Amino acid sequence: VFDRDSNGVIDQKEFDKCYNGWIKKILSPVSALVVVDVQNDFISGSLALKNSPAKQDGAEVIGPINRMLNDVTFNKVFYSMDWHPENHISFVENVHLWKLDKSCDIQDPKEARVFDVVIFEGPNQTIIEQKLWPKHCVQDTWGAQLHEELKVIPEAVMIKKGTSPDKDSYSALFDNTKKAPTDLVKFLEANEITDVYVCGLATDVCVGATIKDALLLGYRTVFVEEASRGITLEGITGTKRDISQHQAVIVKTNEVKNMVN
Ligand code: VGL
Ligand code: ZN
Repeated sequence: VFDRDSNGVIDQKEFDKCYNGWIKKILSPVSALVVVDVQNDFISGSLALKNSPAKQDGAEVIGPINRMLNDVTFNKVFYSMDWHPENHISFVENVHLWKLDKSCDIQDPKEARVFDVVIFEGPNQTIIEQKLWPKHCVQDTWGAQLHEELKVIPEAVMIKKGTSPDKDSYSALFDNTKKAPTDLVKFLEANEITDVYVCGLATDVCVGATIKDALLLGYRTVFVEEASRGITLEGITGTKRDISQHQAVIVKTNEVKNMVN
Protein backbone atom coordinates (compact mmCIF):
# COMPACT_ATOMS: atom_id res chain seq x y z
CA VAL A 1 0.00 0.00 0.00
CA PHE A 2 1.54 3.29 -1.12
CA ASP A 3 1.21 6.72 0.46
CA ARG A 4 -0.57 8.99 -2.00
CA ASP A 5 -1.19 12.72 -2.19
CA SER A 6 -4.68 14.23 -2.61
CA ASN A 7 -4.60 13.51 -6.35
CA GLY A 8 -3.89 9.86 -5.61
CA VAL A 9 -0.32 10.16 -6.85
CA ILE A 10 2.16 7.80 -5.20
CA ASP A 11 5.00 9.31 -3.19
CA GLN A 12 8.18 9.02 -5.21
CA LYS A 13 10.43 7.72 -2.40
CA GLU A 14 7.90 5.03 -1.53
CA PHE A 15 7.77 4.00 -5.13
CA ASP A 16 11.57 3.89 -5.63
CA LYS A 17 11.99 1.75 -2.52
CA CYS A 18 9.35 -0.67 -3.68
CA TYR A 19 10.25 -0.76 -7.37
CA ASN A 20 14.04 -0.73 -7.30
CA GLY A 21 14.43 -2.44 -3.93
CA TRP A 22 11.97 -5.22 -4.43
CA ILE A 23 9.80 -5.58 -7.54
CA LYS A 24 12.68 -5.32 -10.01
CA LYS A 25 14.66 -7.97 -8.13
CA ILE A 26 11.96 -10.62 -8.35
CA LEU A 27 10.58 -9.78 -11.79
CA SER A 28 12.34 -9.24 -15.09
CA PRO A 29 10.54 -6.24 -16.52
CA VAL A 30 10.20 -6.12 -20.30
CA SER A 31 9.60 -2.52 -21.25
CA ALA A 32 7.80 -0.77 -24.08
CA LEU A 33 7.65 2.97 -24.70
CA VAL A 34 4.55 4.21 -26.51
CA VAL A 35 5.03 7.70 -27.95
CA VAL A 36 1.50 8.91 -28.63
CA ASP A 37 0.63 11.17 -31.60
CA VAL A 38 3.59 13.59 -31.68
CA GLN A 39 2.27 14.84 -35.02
CA ASN A 40 2.45 18.28 -36.64
CA ASP A 41 -1.27 19.03 -36.37
CA PHE A 42 -1.15 18.78 -32.55
CA ILE A 43 1.95 21.01 -32.38
CA SER A 44 1.55 23.77 -34.97
CA GLY A 45 -1.32 22.61 -37.18
CA SER A 46 -5.11 22.59 -36.98
CA LEU A 47 -5.32 21.15 -33.45
CA ALA A 48 -2.25 22.92 -32.04
CA LEU A 49 -2.34 22.48 -28.27
CA LYS A 50 -1.00 25.98 -27.74
CA ASN A 51 -4.30 27.34 -29.12
CA SER A 52 -6.45 25.08 -26.92
CA PRO A 53 -7.76 25.97 -23.40
CA ALA A 54 -4.73 24.79 -21.36
CA LYS A 55 -2.38 26.73 -23.68
CA GLN A 56 0.29 24.05 -23.42
CA ASP A 57 2.90 23.75 -26.15
CA GLY A 58 3.03 20.35 -27.81
CA ALA A 59 6.57 21.03 -29.06
CA GLU A 60 7.78 20.80 -25.46
CA VAL A 61 7.46 17.01 -25.46
CA ILE A 62 10.15 16.58 -28.10
CA GLY A 63 13.15 17.41 -25.85
CA PRO A 64 12.15 15.05 -23.01
CA ILE A 65 11.20 12.24 -25.42
CA ASN A 66 14.47 12.53 -27.38
CA ARG A 67 16.48 12.59 -24.13
CA MET A 68 14.66 9.52 -22.87
CA LEU A 69 15.29 7.68 -26.15
CA ASN A 70 19.01 8.57 -25.94
CA ASP A 71 19.40 7.56 -22.27
CA VAL A 72 17.11 4.57 -21.90
CA THR A 73 17.10 1.27 -23.77
CA PHE A 74 13.49 0.14 -23.94
CA ASN A 75 12.90 -3.40 -25.16
CA LYS A 76 10.45 -2.00 -27.74
CA VAL A 77 9.45 1.47 -28.92
CA PHE A 78 6.14 2.30 -30.59
CA TYR A 79 4.95 5.55 -32.15
CA SER A 80 1.19 5.91 -32.53
CA MET A 81 -0.21 8.17 -35.24
CA ASP A 82 -3.71 9.54 -35.56
CA TRP A 83 -4.37 8.65 -39.21
CA HIS A 84 -7.78 9.76 -40.40
CA PRO A 85 -9.41 9.61 -43.84
CA GLU A 86 -10.74 12.93 -45.29
CA ASN A 87 -14.35 11.94 -44.45
CA HIS A 88 -13.64 11.05 -40.81
CA ILE A 89 -16.57 11.22 -38.38
CA SER A 90 -14.62 13.28 -35.80
CA PHE A 91 -14.17 16.32 -38.07
CA VAL A 92 -16.53 19.25 -37.42
CA GLU A 93 -16.36 19.95 -41.17
CA ASN A 94 -17.89 16.51 -41.85
CA VAL A 95 -21.03 16.54 -39.68
CA HIS A 96 -23.20 16.95 -42.79
CA LEU A 97 -21.82 13.66 -44.19
CA TRP A 98 -23.33 11.63 -41.32
CA LYS A 99 -26.84 11.11 -40.03
CA LEU A 100 -27.49 12.90 -36.72
CA ASP A 101 -29.50 10.73 -34.35
CA LYS A 102 -32.95 11.97 -33.28
CA SER A 103 -31.73 12.14 -29.66
CA CYS A 104 -28.93 14.61 -30.51
CA ASP A 105 -29.37 18.19 -29.24
CA ILE A 106 -27.90 19.46 -32.47
CA GLN A 107 -29.96 18.69 -35.56
CA ASP A 108 -28.50 21.19 -38.04
CA PRO A 109 -24.91 20.29 -39.05
CA LYS A 110 -24.13 24.01 -39.40
CA GLU A 111 -24.66 24.49 -35.66
CA ALA A 112 -22.03 21.93 -34.70
CA ARG A 113 -18.86 23.34 -33.10
CA VAL A 114 -15.47 22.00 -32.10
CA PHE A 115 -15.63 20.17 -28.70
CA ASP A 116 -19.40 19.52 -29.08
CA VAL A 117 -20.39 15.94 -28.49
CA VAL A 118 -22.90 14.84 -31.10
CA ILE A 119 -24.85 11.61 -31.53
CA PHE A 120 -24.86 9.99 -34.94
CA GLU A 121 -26.95 7.11 -36.17
CA GLY A 122 -24.53 4.38 -37.20
CA PRO A 123 -25.19 1.21 -39.22
CA ASN A 124 -27.82 -1.28 -37.88
CA GLN A 125 -29.44 1.06 -35.32
CA THR A 126 -26.13 1.67 -33.58
CA ILE A 127 -25.48 5.09 -32.12
CA ILE A 128 -22.12 6.80 -32.22
CA GLU A 129 -21.31 9.43 -29.59
CA GLN A 130 -18.60 11.59 -31.04
CA LYS A 131 -16.68 14.62 -29.85
CA LEU A 132 -15.97 17.00 -32.72
CA TRP A 133 -12.50 18.25 -33.60
CA PRO A 134 -11.16 20.41 -36.39
CA LYS A 135 -9.98 18.39 -39.38
CA HIS A 136 -6.62 16.94 -38.31
CA CYS A 137 -4.08 14.24 -39.09
CA VAL A 138 -5.46 13.41 -42.52
CA GLN A 139 -3.62 10.39 -43.94
CA ASP A 140 -0.48 11.22 -45.96
CA THR A 141 -0.60 14.96 -45.23
CA TRP A 142 1.97 17.17 -43.42
CA GLY A 143 -0.33 17.46 -40.40
CA ALA A 144 -0.23 13.71 -39.85
CA GLN A 145 3.57 13.44 -40.02
CA LEU A 146 5.58 13.04 -36.84
CA HIS A 147 7.33 16.31 -35.90
CA GLU A 148 10.62 16.48 -37.79
CA GLU A 149 12.71 16.98 -34.62
CA LEU A 150 11.28 13.90 -32.89
CA LYS A 151 13.88 11.15 -32.65
CA VAL A 152 12.58 8.04 -34.40
CA ILE A 153 14.53 4.92 -33.60
CA PRO A 154 14.97 2.60 -36.59
CA GLU A 155 13.63 -0.55 -34.88
CA ALA A 156 10.43 1.17 -33.77
CA VAL A 157 6.95 0.16 -34.90
CA MET A 158 4.37 2.71 -36.13
CA ILE A 159 0.76 2.20 -35.00
CA LYS A 160 -1.85 3.99 -37.12
CA LYS A 161 -5.26 4.54 -35.56
CA GLY A 162 -8.60 6.13 -36.41
CA THR A 163 -8.27 4.90 -39.97
CA SER A 164 -11.91 3.98 -40.70
CA PRO A 165 -14.29 6.82 -41.54
CA ASP A 166 -16.92 5.91 -38.92
CA LYS A 167 -14.67 5.00 -35.97
CA ASP A 168 -12.52 7.20 -33.78
CA SER A 169 -9.65 5.81 -31.76
CA TYR A 170 -8.12 7.85 -28.97
CA SER A 171 -6.28 4.92 -27.41
CA ALA A 172 -3.37 3.36 -29.28
CA LEU A 173 -4.71 -0.04 -28.12
CA PHE A 174 -8.46 -0.05 -28.95
CA ASP A 175 -10.94 2.01 -30.96
CA ASN A 176 -13.40 4.15 -28.98
CA THR A 177 -16.07 1.41 -28.96
CA LYS A 178 -13.46 -0.87 -27.33
CA LYS A 179 -14.38 -3.57 -29.85
CA ALA A 180 -11.37 -3.59 -32.15
CA PRO A 181 -7.81 -3.94 -30.81
CA THR A 182 -5.03 -2.27 -32.80
CA ASP A 183 -1.83 -4.07 -33.80
CA LEU A 184 -0.20 -2.69 -30.66
CA VAL A 185 -2.08 -5.24 -28.51
CA LYS A 186 -0.63 -8.04 -30.64
CA PHE A 187 2.90 -6.58 -30.49
CA LEU A 188 2.81 -6.18 -26.69
CA GLU A 189 1.74 -9.81 -26.32
CA ALA A 190 4.20 -11.14 -28.90
CA ASN A 191 7.09 -9.34 -27.16
CA GLU A 192 5.98 -10.43 -23.67
CA ILE A 193 5.96 -6.82 -22.51
CA THR A 194 5.29 -6.34 -18.77
CA ASP A 195 5.75 -2.56 -18.37
CA VAL A 196 4.25 0.07 -20.67
CA TYR A 197 5.62 3.65 -20.54
CA VAL A 198 3.35 6.23 -22.19
CA CYS A 199 4.00 9.86 -23.20
CA GLY A 200 3.06 12.31 -25.96
CA LEU A 201 -0.06 14.23 -27.05
CA ALA A 202 -2.62 14.85 -25.77
CA THR A 203 -2.52 13.93 -22.06
CA ASP A 204 -6.29 14.23 -21.58
CA VAL A 205 -7.27 12.50 -24.82
CA CYS A 206 -5.06 9.93 -26.55
CA VAL A 207 -2.33 9.56 -23.90
CA GLY A 208 -4.90 9.07 -21.12
CA ALA A 209 -6.98 6.62 -23.17
CA THR A 210 -3.86 4.59 -24.00
CA ILE A 211 -2.84 4.43 -20.32
CA LYS A 212 -6.34 3.35 -19.25
CA ASP A 213 -6.43 0.54 -21.82
CA ALA A 214 -2.92 -0.64 -20.89
CA LEU A 215 -4.04 -0.79 -17.25
CA LEU A 216 -7.20 -2.71 -18.23
CA LEU A 217 -5.06 -5.23 -20.09
CA GLY A 218 -3.05 -5.71 -16.91
CA TYR A 219 0.21 -3.99 -17.84
CA ARG A 220 2.22 -2.16 -15.23
CA THR A 221 1.70 1.26 -16.73
CA VAL A 222 3.84 4.35 -16.30
CA PHE A 223 2.85 7.87 -17.33
CA VAL A 224 5.81 10.08 -18.22
CA GLU A 225 4.16 13.40 -17.44
CA GLU A 226 7.00 15.76 -18.41
CA ALA A 227 7.03 14.22 -21.88
CA SER A 228 3.28 14.86 -22.36
CA ARG A 229 1.04 17.89 -22.93
CA GLY A 230 -2.76 18.24 -22.88
CA ILE A 231 -5.75 20.21 -24.12
CA THR A 232 -7.65 21.31 -20.97
CA LEU A 233 -6.40 21.67 -17.38
CA GLU A 234 -9.51 19.93 -15.97
CA GLY A 235 -8.95 17.11 -18.43
CA ILE A 236 -5.30 16.74 -17.44
CA THR A 237 -6.10 16.75 -13.71
CA GLY A 238 -8.95 14.28 -14.21
CA THR A 239 -6.77 11.96 -16.27
CA LYS A 240 -4.03 11.95 -13.62
CA ARG A 241 -6.57 11.19 -10.90
CA ASP A 242 -8.26 8.39 -12.88
CA ILE A 243 -5.06 6.62 -13.86
CA SER A 244 -3.55 6.93 -10.38
CA GLN A 245 -6.67 5.37 -8.88
CA HIS A 246 -6.13 2.47 -11.27
CA GLN A 247 -2.54 2.05 -10.07
CA ALA A 248 -0.69 3.77 -12.89
CA VAL A 249 2.56 5.33 -11.77
CA ILE A 250 3.48 8.91 -12.69
CA VAL A 251 7.22 9.49 -12.99
CA LYS A 252 9.75 12.13 -13.99
CA THR A 253 11.60 11.62 -17.25
CA ASN A 254 14.97 11.11 -15.52
CA GLU A 255 13.50 8.41 -13.27
CA VAL A 256 12.59 6.21 -16.21
CA LYS A 257 16.28 5.29 -16.64
CA ASN A 258 16.42 3.76 -13.13
CA MET A 259 13.29 1.78 -13.75
CA VAL A 260 14.18 0.35 -17.17
CA ASN A 261 17.95 -0.13 -17.35
C1 VGL B 1 -6.29 13.44 -30.34
C2 VGL B 1 -8.18 14.72 -30.49
C3 VGL B 1 -8.55 14.08 -31.64
C4 VGL B 1 -5.03 13.11 -29.60
C5 VGL B 1 -6.66 12.78 -31.48
O1 VGL B 1 -4.08 12.58 -30.21
O2 VGL B 1 -4.95 13.35 -28.37
N1 VGL B 1 -7.06 14.40 -29.84
N2 VGL B 1 -7.79 13.10 -32.12
ZN1 ZN C 1 -8.11 12.33 -34.11
